[in-house]
Amino acid sequence: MTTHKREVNAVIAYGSNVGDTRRYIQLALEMTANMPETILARHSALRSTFPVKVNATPTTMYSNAVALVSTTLEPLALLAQTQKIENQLGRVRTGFWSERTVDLDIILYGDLISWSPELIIPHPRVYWRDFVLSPACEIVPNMLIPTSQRTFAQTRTLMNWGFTSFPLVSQLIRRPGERLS
Ligand code: A4P
Ligand code: MG
Repeated sequence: MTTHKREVNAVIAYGSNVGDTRRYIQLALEMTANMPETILARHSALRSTFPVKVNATPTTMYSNAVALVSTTLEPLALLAQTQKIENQLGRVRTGFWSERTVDLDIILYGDLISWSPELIIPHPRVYWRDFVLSPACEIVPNMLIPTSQRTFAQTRTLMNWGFTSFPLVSQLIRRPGERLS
């Protein structure tokens, strides 16, 4: 008997603030398209964005983008693949929010809600970050963020009005010392 793996739509966000940032994002998107068990359905345009709360100096502009993939990889297997891309593109982890050739964050994995330390889904800072919400609205405006039951478009509108739509519990999982940015 053959068992069919479940196909899930996942949203991945890309950020880079070192070197040729646009090139790093483009390469990361190409590598995403070559991931096993995964189809890159579409991706947003690349954007140049002002750094949000970055301690490293000098701080340069970021390039950011968001992609929608369809995958049969389990969440942790997808994380292993995104981390492999970060490593292959020369990311060196020198500290939280340090400069990075490329950062891949899993924003959504279907309607999964996961609070494990190695994988928090939806990404805990999705609710108030325009460098994720704006490109996400370009490709999947009506996709629901399961923790808040609001779409990317609704979340961005609320953010632009000065509200955040994250559920209370997500405030509890901020990293030590981290404040809202
Ligand atoms: N991890 C937990 N949940 C996830 C998830 N949903 N996706 C764990 C990916 N990884 C997740 O990640 C540290 C650990 O988080 C991983 O080992 C994984 O098990 P990391 O990528 O090494 O850490 P990081 O990049 O320093 O943190 P993070 O959370 O990716 O940072 P952010 O929130 O992405 O902030 N300003 C602009 N304009 N554009 C940016 O892209 N990015 C940041 C970094 C700050 N300011 C920015 C931008
Ligand atoms: Mg990351």
